[in-house]
Amino acid sequence: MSTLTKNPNVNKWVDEMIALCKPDKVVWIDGSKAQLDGLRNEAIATGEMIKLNEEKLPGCLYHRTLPNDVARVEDRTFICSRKKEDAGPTNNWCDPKEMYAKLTPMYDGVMKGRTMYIIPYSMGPIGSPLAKVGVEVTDSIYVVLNMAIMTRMGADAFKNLGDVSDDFVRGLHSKADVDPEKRYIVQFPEDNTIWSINSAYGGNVLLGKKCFALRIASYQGKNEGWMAEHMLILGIEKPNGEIKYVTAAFPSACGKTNLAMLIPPEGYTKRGYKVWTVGDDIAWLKPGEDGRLYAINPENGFFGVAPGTNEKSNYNALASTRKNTIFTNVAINNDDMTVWWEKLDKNPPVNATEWKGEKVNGPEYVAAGNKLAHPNSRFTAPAENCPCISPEFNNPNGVPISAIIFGGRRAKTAPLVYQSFNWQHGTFVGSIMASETTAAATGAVGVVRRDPMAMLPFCGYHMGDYWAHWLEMGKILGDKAPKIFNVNWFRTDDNGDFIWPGYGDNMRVLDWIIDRCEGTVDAVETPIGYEPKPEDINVEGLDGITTETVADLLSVDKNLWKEEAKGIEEFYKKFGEKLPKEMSDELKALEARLA
Ligand code: GTP
Ligand code: SPV
Ligand code: MN
Repeated sequence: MSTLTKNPNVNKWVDEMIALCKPDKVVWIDGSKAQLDGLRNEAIATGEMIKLNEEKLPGCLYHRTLPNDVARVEDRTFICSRKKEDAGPTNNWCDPKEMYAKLTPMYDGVMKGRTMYIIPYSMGPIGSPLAKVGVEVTDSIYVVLNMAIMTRMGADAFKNLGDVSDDFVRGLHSKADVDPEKRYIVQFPEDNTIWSINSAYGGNVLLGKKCFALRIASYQGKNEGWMAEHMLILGIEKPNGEIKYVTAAFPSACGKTNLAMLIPPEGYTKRGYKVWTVGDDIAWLKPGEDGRLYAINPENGFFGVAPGTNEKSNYNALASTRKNTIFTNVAINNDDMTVWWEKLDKNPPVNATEWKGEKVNGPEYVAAGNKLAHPNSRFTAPAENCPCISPEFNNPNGVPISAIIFGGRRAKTAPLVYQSFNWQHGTFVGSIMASETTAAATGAVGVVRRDPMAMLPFCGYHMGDYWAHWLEMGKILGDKAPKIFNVNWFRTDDNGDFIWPGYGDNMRVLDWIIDRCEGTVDAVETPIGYEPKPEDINVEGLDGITTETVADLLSVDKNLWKEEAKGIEEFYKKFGEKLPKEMSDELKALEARLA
């Protein structure tokens, strides 16, 4: 039995996992510095992690995963609810009994010759009424060290659970042989259980993140009256010192970390605007005592996309990675043991090791069209490193949300920004999100697919029921509900180049969104929603972007949208009787407005 908790539910379950996996050794992770230092040294000694330059990147480690194991595997991810219809048409499903029967032999004895680490962790600030406890057992030190950054990990997490509760998520992970043919990422929502095997990559193995905080938590939220969403949370401080909070749901690798940490353009900073980061990937939202919607970030760090991150595009993210950070699948500069990735700067290291481990001449390698870092290479950085981390980051009650923003990568259809007519229409706007696929998941990149609320790979139950839950939350929130918007930073010109400068300049769009929430600016009614008057998007100080460019970015091509409506109709058919009537009504209303 553990010295960390007397909770019999935890101890019984851990005993079962030990009996199943048969590790040589069992280590309970208490979260102490001494224990983590020991694990770091062990991982460095075995070569699992590489120590980086202690002056330039103090406390930083490097790790590379197998080339077959660099992203989430959506085709091998399952929602094993007892009834198939509860998983819905957008999830892979298998009967839980069958799945347990299939995986149990794969876990049997899988940790022979290995150590099992038992990780207690809290998603959400310790003591927050919105926080939840998980326990992950794993045979990977890499997982332990990442969980130490991404969650509130260690003995304290058990304080939240207490000595009797059974309300914790049971996560079992083994990298096993990292065999892609036997890789499974499985959620059992009704059992509060996650089983992950044969992967060692981030989203597949840091079970507190997508598996718990989205797939299991979305299911819990539906049953308990709250929401778990793939959303960043940020605060916009205005010159008068008031801070307005917004959340934004964009699909993987579509700009959440960037927006969450943006530095406003000079014209705004001079006037006293500032952006505060509360979260960059996941939000748990619940109505507060005053009837407004409050959000916490259940995570404690950032598992961010490295390529594209630089001093200009995302100064705060880069600054967050300068100490106590783990880098995965980026390139190494062997001259000084620092890291490099595409667009970090224009100087790929000459004496480089690319992400698969081959020593190469960086400039030549890049000139030949190769990538030194994997497009989905990542940094795991502590939230406390972030220069603009919100003073409310650890607030157990979260922050009140004024606006919810949806968005994705669309080359043509979606305008720069529009506002929904109301919550129900906003739910419709979220449900019709579509985006080009990215390197964050295995499979083709750049293909447009429907990704409702950026939750397609993360909703732990039937998407029709999920939309019904959104509509229900809107009724509970009533006139205190956040306003709902849609943005698109990724419209392209005839050469395929992005028209909108993006990044920090997205502040100009947030500015309009906040004004709309406060009722201080008009809008134009279009068939798809309310749009800004082009002159209401501030273009001061922008190079080559005028009010005419904005007008172009806001144009709504009725023919494209009629096509879009047909696509939505097709998509909606999948959901059969579970499609809320409100959603088909909204589609009909859109079609009528376009006619
Ligand atoms: P996940 O961690 O996978 O959930 O991704 P994310 O949504 O946090 O995406 P992130 O902010 O890491 O951005 C992913 C990619 O989009 C990076 O290569 C960025 O450089 C790029 N990007 C982010 N914001 C913008 C923008 O406003 N405009 C353009 N053109 N690219 C952007
Ligand atoms: C995403 O893919 O949305 C991520 C990275 O945030 S992962 O942790 O792999 O899910
Ligand atoms: Mn994400």
